[in-house]
Amino acid sequence: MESALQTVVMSYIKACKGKENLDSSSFKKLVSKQLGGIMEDADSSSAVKEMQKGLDENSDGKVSFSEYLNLIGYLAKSLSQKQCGTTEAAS
Ligand SMILES: [Ca+2]
Repeated sequence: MESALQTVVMSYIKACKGKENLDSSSFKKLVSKQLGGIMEDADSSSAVKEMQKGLDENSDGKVSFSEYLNLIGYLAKSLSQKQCGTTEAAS
């Protein structure tokens, strides 16, 4: 579990390339590279754009670390729902 968390944090830091936030092209790269197996629309640029918009709480066009964590939380939740075989398990 610790290594999984490290992966979550390091993936973000690497994708940021020294900046504080992920811009849209870095975000798109991160999603298609790291989340292609878990997200159906990871390769669709319009879907990724929509997703980024949904995550962008302060509407600055970038994905901050806390906005990124919302995505991770969302993915973890949908994963647990799949594992449990019900849509109500983690709500
Ligand atoms: Ca933002």
